[in-house]
Amino acid sequence: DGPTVAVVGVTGAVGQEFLQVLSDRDFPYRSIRMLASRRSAGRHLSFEGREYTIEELRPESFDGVDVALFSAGGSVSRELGPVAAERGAVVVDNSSAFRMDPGVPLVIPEVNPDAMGHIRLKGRSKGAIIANPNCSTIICLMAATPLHRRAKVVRMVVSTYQAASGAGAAAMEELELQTREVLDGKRPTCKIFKQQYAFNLFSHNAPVLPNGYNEEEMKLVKETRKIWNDMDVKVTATCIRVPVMRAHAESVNLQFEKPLDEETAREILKGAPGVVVIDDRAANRFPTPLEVSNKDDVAVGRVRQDLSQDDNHGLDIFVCGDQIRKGAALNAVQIAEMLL
Ligand code: 11C
Repeated sequence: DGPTVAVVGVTGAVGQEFLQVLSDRDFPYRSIRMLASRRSAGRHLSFEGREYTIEELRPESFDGVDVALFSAGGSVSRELGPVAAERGAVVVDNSSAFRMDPGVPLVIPEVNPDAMGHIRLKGRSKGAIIANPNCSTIICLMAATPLHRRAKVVRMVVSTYQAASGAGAAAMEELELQTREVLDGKRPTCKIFKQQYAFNLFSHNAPVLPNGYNEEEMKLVKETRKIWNDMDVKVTATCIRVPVMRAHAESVNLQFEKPLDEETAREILKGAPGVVVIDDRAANRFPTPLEVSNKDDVAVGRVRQDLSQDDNHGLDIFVCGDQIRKGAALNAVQIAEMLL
């Protein structure tokens, strides 16, 4: 008999992807509760041949729930995540609300499965919260970790090219609408972002902090340290929003403690779970956001020695991953699978 699952924020881009991934992976649920804000409550939704009515999210929604997949924003998670856990559910939270809480595991199953500790569904006496990392962190670390295990990363410089999906379904709609408007010679509608998005790019929309970094950049810094359990690793990042629909790309420069040559790095990446290597120099064929869209695996290419570092102590790589899937819903469902 499988677990009762609650999908919180089921009408959102990630909420919808939770359902897709649960179905694709034959997740063995007993029943599913479709939960959303009052605005969406009462709407109907069909999933795997059954009709569901979306229920308004309340504390009682979690009674009898084993696994609650949350993706309804940080404030909903902060308010109802602990409530769900108190009522016995294991919460897998996609927001940033609890990621840096020392008592909350921050997990990428291929990278740090041990961080889950002994949290399991069977025989549990109380609930728990497990955090899903930020999508940019997941996609970066899927590629960087296998190399880190071999040669120990001492410094990482990340530049991101982030898709619309990271800002939700409304941002994806805005990109499509603006593209049509610009092609039609009309003034683009700017609701989600304050500036033209189609045929443009700009610094990530997360709030800019007093140190000059934005919150998205600092997530890469702090989450990497927590996931690698290495408070000394030096990380710096520049995060950019680009007019791409649903997959993030990242340029990652790595500095290692031990030498690591590019051929060995490529072989390590080829053997890494959840990673595919697309690195054809002759054909100038490397990962693209379109190629990884709707795919589970993160693609890595442009694997090359960093010329500016001595004795094979540096590498440059280029990584692409589906933001909604491995960056959010798939990672959360993989965590849920580990609970079984
Ligand atoms: C983006 N990563 O692509 C962001 C959105 O901490 O989960 C998700 C923010 C987060 O815009």
